[in-house]
Amino acid sequence: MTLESDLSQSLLSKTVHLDANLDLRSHSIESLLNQLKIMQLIRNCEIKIAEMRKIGIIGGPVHLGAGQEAVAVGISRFLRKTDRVFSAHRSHAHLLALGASPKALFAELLGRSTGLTKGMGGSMHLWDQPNGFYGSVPIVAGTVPLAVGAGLAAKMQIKDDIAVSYFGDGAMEEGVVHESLNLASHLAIPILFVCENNLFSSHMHISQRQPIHSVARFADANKIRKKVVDGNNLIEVESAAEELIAYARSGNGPVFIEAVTYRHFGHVDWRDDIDVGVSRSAEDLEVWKLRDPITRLEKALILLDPKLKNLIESQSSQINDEINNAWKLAEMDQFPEPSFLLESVYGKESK
Ligand SMILES: Cc1ncc(C[n+]2csc(CCOP(=O)(O)OP(=O)(O)O)c2C)c(N)n1
Ligand SMILES: [Mg+2]
Repeated sequence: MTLESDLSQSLLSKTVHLDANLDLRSHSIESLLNQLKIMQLIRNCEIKIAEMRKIGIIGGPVHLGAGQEAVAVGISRFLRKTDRVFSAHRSHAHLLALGASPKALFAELLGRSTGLTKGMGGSMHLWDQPNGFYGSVPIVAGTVPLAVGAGLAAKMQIKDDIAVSYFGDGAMEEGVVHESLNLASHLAIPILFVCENNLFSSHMHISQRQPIHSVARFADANKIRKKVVDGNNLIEVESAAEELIAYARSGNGPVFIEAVTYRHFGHVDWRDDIDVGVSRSAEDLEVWKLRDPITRLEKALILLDPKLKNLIESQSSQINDEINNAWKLAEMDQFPEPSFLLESVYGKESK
């Protein structure tokens, strides 16, 4: 049974196991270790953020994507700094996978002037254009048409850069996403739409919102080439991304990936939702944690070569040290001057 037909029938069935071994045959160990390192970095950053939010050091809400790392990491491997990536409220992985600095992200969450949006935006308004990250905005689906515009601009500039639009299954229910798919297809805009279908829109499961659990049918409706992947399988994400990104880059128009995944934390902050009475099943969460993309890749690598175990462990502890250091450095940075608040809202007063 393919994942796609699986999805519409029995995705949530406890019998659907996605934790089978990954097929690493056509990948170099070096590249896999590097991809694992990026996933570990993102995971550890988010765990740090969850801890700091829980004790109130971070003042504003954070939407954590732990469990979904393979999607951004698998896709970003085929992106360039000149591509134009847009995201939404749950965007830490999308940003970090492009090579953004964890310290600049932390500084932003701490409201410091060295943050990615100079301490003015917090977790839901991130920007790092030098690394190709054109921005995240918490208005659900708000950046999807912007990404289409950025893709159109690349086309008009006769560049083979592409735009990437990350959004969730909930965003798929906004009209503007359908307008965006239609326009992108009609004008053959070079854009990769990535729907991270984590089955939830805030606290509502997809079965309470849609007749079918998969959203890829909307790509078909707009004649957009698409793939549905197990978003917790880095190898599967990479292979879809490699093919579809090359297709979009070669002037063939938009492409669409539906990556089925699951978040470990609840909708917002460090809670897991179940602890505050939301009807997310504890059993489903357990099943999905068994499908964790990082553990799966680690296990597969160690199975391939047991000597990699030590290397993986030391890589992980080195990343942990780097993140703790980055956090300490970010905390030492200054807050913006109060006058900057008005400057960034209304622009600089002309004299
Ligand atoms: C236009 C708009 N409507 C509603 C909200 C409130 N809201 C914030 S996140 C969210 C759920 C989005 O779900 P999804 O797109 O699947 O992303 P996920 O949180 O699962 O990553 C909602 C409804 C909002 N921010 N913007
Ligand atoms: Mg969702």
